[in-house]
Amino acid sequence: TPIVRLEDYRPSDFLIDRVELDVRLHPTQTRIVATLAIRPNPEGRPDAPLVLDGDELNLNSVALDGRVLTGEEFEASPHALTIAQPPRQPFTLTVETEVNPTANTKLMGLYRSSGNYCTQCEAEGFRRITYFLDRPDVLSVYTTRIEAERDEVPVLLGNGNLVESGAADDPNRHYAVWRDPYPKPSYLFALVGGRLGRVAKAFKTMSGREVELAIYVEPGKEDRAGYALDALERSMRWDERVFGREYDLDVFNIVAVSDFNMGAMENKGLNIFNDKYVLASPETATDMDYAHIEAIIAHEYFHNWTGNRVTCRDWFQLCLKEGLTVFRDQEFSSDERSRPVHRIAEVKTLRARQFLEDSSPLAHPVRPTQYREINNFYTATVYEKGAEIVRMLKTIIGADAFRRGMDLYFERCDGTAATVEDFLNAFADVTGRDLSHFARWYEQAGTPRVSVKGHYDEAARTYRLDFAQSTPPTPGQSTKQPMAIPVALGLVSHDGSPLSAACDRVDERGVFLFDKASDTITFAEVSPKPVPSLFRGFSAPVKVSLDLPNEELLVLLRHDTDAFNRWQAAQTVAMRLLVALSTGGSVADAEADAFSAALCSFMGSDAFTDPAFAALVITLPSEADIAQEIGKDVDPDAIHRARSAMRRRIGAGCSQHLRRFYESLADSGPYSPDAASAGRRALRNASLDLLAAADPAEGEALATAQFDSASNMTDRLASLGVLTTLPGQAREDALARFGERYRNEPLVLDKWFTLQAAIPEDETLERVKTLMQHPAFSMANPNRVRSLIGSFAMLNQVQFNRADGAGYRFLASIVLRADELNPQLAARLLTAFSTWRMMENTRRGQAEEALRSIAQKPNLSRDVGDIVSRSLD
Ligand code: HT7
Ligand code: ZN
Repeated sequence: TPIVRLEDYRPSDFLIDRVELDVRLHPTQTRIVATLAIRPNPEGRPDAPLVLDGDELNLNSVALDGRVLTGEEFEASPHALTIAQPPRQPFTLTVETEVNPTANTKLMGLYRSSGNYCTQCEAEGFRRITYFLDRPDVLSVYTTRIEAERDEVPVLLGNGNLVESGAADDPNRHYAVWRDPYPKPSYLFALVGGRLGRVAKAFKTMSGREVELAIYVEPGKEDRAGYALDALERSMRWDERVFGREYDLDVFNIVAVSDFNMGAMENKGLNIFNDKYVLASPETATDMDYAHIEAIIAHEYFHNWTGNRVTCRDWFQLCLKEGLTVFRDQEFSSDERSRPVHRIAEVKTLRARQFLEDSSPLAHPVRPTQYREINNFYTATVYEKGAEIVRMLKTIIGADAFRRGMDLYFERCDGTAATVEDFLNAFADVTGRDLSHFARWYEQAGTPRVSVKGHYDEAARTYRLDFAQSTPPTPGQSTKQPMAIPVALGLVSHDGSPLSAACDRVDERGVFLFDKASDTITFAEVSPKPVPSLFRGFSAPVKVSLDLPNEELLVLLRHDTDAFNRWQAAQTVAMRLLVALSTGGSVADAEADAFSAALCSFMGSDAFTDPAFAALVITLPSEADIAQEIGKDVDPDAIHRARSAMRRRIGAGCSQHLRRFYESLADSGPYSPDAASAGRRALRNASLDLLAAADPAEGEALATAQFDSASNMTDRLASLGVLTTLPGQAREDALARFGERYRNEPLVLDKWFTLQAAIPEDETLERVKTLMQHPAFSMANPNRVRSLIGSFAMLNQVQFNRADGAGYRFLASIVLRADELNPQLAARLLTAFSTWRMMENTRRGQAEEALRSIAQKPNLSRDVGDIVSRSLD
């Protein structure tokens, strides 16, 4: 398959100013008439042919300026429509295609979900509806007429504002015409037709415009859309207040569908969501579900400015909209919830997903330079590291300059398809700074390692920090340059008393910009010897090694003013112990006891002031985190044993505090998803987990009682999660009751699938295979596949990585099956193999064999072919 390269970018030879679509919905024969106002692009080649993209299309007819073209005047295949000699002045092309939405299992283009019609066009789905210049730098104004049977499809939605609707010529049919006045690329096109319930709310923008906000869901589930609607309203207010950005249409519609490849899609004025990120009730959704709904509703809404009003010139610029929009949704959630707690959660996912990707064969720059399949670049690197780059920029230039730069970016780029350079230039221009070194973050893949050594000179009362950085090689990039790394830092005294220190290399915001291979900074007037607190708030996406003894790290847990680093200190000590235990190193009892004692003292001091934070502090790094830290010759069984032993030790050593939390933090009053209530539940359930580790009998009794009496899904699922760690009849009974109770709730059954797939026992693979026969399971539904099979591969370290290779072979067989229905989904599942090279020898051999069995299969999709070949490279 051809490789697309950034360096080969050239402007389109033609532009399409206006698109009129006439869509007659039909389950198997939907007919689309597209009328395109085309003109040569002054920046294109003067004699170029017109080549429109298609994908699995059936062409009925083509007309140019109203005249039907004969077979000699064009060339058509399912994947292209070519006119060799098009007019050299503006002309109208009318193209009629026919598609089968019911047969569309790829969930790209026009498809059906639970009988409703919907579309997904990003990145290259529009070409599965009609022939088009399907690239993000071709911006057009769209008018969409949708017609369907009135009974079968009572609701008809499109982009923009509704301009007309009524009865069609056939009295059983009706139509609606939607017009979106804002020029947009084809990937933002959407339409929906179906039988849907609706909740709505009026919104007045900051300049006084009236907007109707509406969410459409499966009829009968309207009462589960209230939280999403509220989150939408809060997002809109926040974007006005924080970025000065106002909504620009008369309506904002969101539709929830149950078959969807990703989380949601920001189509102009008509967002389409995976229903998992819309529907919530206390009985069916956990605190985490509520938080995700809030974040994703905000994310898609924020795209209206970062992505839609300012879009991307080409797909290499994907981080321009995604990294920036993730940054914006993270800031929103931080403002709505607890900033430090949210920051820790962000960093946990960044490390678990992006650092992992960056150290795998799939590592790539935030702005890749080439791709075979763009769908495979909607990655943690583009999204999450992309967001970290924006955050570092703000850290370096300061909040005021950042806001001025954003304003300038919107002013200059509104209505255009922009690049990363356009973005950075706005900030360079408002600050007068040269950001060319900083721009390396977009180009260079891999996670930089920063090692720091501290030296205290008691006589001179100086404290010196020696920094060194390096970035390991990644595919296609064998040598690396130093990065511009903002280090937010401070010094902490051993007893927590304030400490004065002066250093002219540290700016007024406490940031040192470390941009060479090595550098040294010295603080004057420091006494007594301090403990350095580095990368406060995780000021850069790097791996830090610091030669501090555990006792000094535990000073940070007690006294640092930076909450992130308090948490980080506990994690670092835990990780040191867990790595030593997992790799056959010796851990003195005294060392492990000192850590447990530090946690107890933390629990005894201020855990109640912020329970959500405390829950994070007492939760050990995951098995996958430990594997990543070890990095080579990984033995997942040893890691599992080490982590279980440590949980037992903490559970036993701190049982009094844990019982106190468990007893005193029980919910009183009705469920509320707010962050404070969620934090109390999180600490209580983390306590239960540790108590159960130390005393399985007590744990089983407490968890069973909680399971029976829970008044919300958070507590019910947490207790079931604890029970899954305790083999026995109580667990099986609880699982059976849960499955029965929620047999008609697919999104809840997903949680049930996930818990069972993650059980770290040899029988789990058989259990997963049996669950694939469950009436609610379907290979055609991405949520079901991800929750059962994706969870087995991504969450169950010991069973996916079984030494006998059965976990790998199972995933390989599923990937091949999924590839026939939905290549995007199959390719996602396949990325679970990205850790294969860091396994010990036997497992590495088994994984390689499974990967090769996929690679040698004929007719792989481009999606799977790309991932498998990069994984083996
Ligand atoms: N911009 C969207 C990314 C996307 C997508 C969504 C649904 C299905 C297929 C998709 N391909 C790409 C989602 C977002 O980041 O907001
Ligand atoms: Zn996005």
